[in-house]
Amino acid sequence: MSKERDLLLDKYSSRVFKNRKSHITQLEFGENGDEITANTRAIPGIITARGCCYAGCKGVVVGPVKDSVVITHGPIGCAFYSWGTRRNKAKPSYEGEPNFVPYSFCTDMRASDIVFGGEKKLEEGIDEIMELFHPKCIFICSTCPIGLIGDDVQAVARRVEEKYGITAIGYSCEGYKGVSQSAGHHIANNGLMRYVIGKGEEAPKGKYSVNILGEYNIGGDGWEQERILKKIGYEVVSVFTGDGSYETLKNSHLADLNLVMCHRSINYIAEMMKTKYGVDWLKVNFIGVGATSKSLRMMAKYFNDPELTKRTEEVIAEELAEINEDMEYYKSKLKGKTAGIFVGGSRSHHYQMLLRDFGMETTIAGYEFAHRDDYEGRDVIPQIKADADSKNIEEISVERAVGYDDRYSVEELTSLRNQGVELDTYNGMIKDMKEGYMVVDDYNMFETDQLIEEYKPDIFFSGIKDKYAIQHGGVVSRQMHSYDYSGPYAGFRGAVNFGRDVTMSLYTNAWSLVKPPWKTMPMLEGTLGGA
Ligand code: CFN
Ligand code: HCA
Repeated sequence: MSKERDLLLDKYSSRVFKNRKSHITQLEFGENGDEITANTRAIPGIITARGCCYAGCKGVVVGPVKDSVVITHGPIGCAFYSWGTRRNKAKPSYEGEPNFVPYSFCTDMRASDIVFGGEKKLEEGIDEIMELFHPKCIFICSTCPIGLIGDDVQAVARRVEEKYGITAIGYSCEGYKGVSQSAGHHIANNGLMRYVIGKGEEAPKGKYSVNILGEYNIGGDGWEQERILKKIGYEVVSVFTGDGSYETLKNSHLADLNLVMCHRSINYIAEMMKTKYGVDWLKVNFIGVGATSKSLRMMAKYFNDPELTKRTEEVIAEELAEINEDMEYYKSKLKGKTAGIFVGGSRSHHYQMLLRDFGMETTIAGYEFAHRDDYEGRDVIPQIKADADSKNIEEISVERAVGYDDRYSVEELTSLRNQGVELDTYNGMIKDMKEGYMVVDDYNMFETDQLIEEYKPDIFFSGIKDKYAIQHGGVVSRQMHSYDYSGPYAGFRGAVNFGRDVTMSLYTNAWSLVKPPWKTMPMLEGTLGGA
C-alpha cells in the first residue's frame, strides 16, 4: 500500500480497516484500479458527513418546488433544522405565483401522537394549509418516527386529493431509510414521476425545448444557466427542481430534451422519461467555462441544426469576451494552487472542471454518498430498459438507492450489447483525475485531517460540518454546498464569481496565523473503531 493510503488506514482496527480500504483509492497505484466501494452503510460512530433519507427527499428534491407546500410529518426538530438551510433560491415567475420555499410546515408530533398515531393530526394540518394557502400540490415528507408507528401517509394523501381536488404525494422517506440522502432522491423522484410529470398538456412553443434536471438553483446557478440557454434560443420548460413549480413540472414530458446536471440525484427521472415518453437526455455540466461551452456544443450537435450551431458559437464568443479579462486576472492569482474537494454526490466532479479553468489541480476528492457510477462512469441505457420490461416503471425499486451497487457487470453489459441494446456512457470522476491523486468515498473527519496533513492542499472545499475544523488547522475552507452564501458559480458569469471568492479566500493571511491545537497540545494515542 502507498504511504498516503497507509496514513489514512493504519490507525483503524482490522474490521474498520477492511471496510474503509475499499472506499479509498489512489489512482497511480491501481490498488483498487479505477474501482471504489460506494453507497454502503457508514460505520456507526465514524463521523460521516452524510445526511439522511428525509434530507434527500424533502430538502433536496421536493423542497425547492415553489408553488407546492411541503409538510414535514414528524417532530418539530426535523422541520426546524431543515428550514432554509439549503440555498435553493426561488422567486415567483409571474405576479401572484405562490412561493412557499421560505416557509416550514410541520405536524409537530408529540409523545401522545406517537402512541395513538398521527394521521388525524396530519389531516388537520393539511386542512389548515388548504384554508390559509390553498396550494395545488402538497408533499408529505415523513421523518423517522412515522415509519416506526406506521402512519399511512399515502392513504392520507389519497384522502386529501379526494377532498380538495389537488395533487398530494405521501412520501415514506423516513431518515433511517437507505444509507444516505441518496435513497430520498430516489423516493422523491418516483413520486414526481407517478403523480406530477405527464399531468399537463401545455406543449412548448419554442423550436427547441429542454428541461434542466438535477439543478437546484443553489446561489442562483439555475438562473445563470437559463439566461445562457434563453440567449441561444432554447425554451426552458421546467427545472427539476430549483425555482421549479408543479405547474411547469407537469408539462416537462413534452420538452424535446432533458439536460442532466446532477446525475446522482436525478438520473432516475431522466431514464424513466426516456422510457415512458421517449425524451432523450444528455449529461451536461454548466460548472466551468470549458465545461459550459462543451455542454452547449453537445446540445447544438444533438439538435443538428446549422442555425442553432451558429447561434451557440456566437453566444459562447460573446460570453467569453465579457468575462475574459476577469478570468485572466483570477487565473494569474490561482494558477498552480491545489485543492481538496469533498461534497455530496456530484459537485466534487463538476467543480474540478472550474478549478482547471483557473489552472488549479484537485489532488484529493471524494463524495459523501455517490454511487459507483458517479466515480467510475457507467453505461446508462440498459438499466431502465431491464426494469421497464419487468415491471411498471414508476415502481422501480427503492432498493437501487438503498445500499447496493447499481452498476451492471461486464457480462450483463456484453449480453445486452449482443441483444442490440444501445448503450450510452457517462464519465465518472475517477477518469477525469490524474495519477497519484487520492479518491475517498464517504470521507470522515479523521481521514480529512490525515489527507490535509499529507497532501497540504491550498484550499479545501466541503460543507458546514467540517469547514471550521479545517480552518482551525490553518487551511482555508469554502463551502461547496451553500457557496458560503455567495454565487452563482455556474455558467460564464458564475465562473468569475467563483474566481473572485477563491482568490479572496486564498489571499487573506489569516490562515497562516492559525495555530492548530494539536501543534501546541499533547495528543491522545489509540486505535480507532473499537477492538
Ligand atoms: S445541490 Fe446537489 S449537486 S442534488 Fe445533491 S448530489 Fe446535496 S444538497 Mo449539498 S450541495 Fe451536494 Fe450534489 Fe446533486 Fe446539494 S454535491 S450534498 S444531495 N447536492
Ligand atoms: C443535506 C443538505 C446539504 C448540507 C450541506 C452541508 C446542503 O445534505 O441535507 O453539510 O454543508 O447542501 O444544504 O447537503
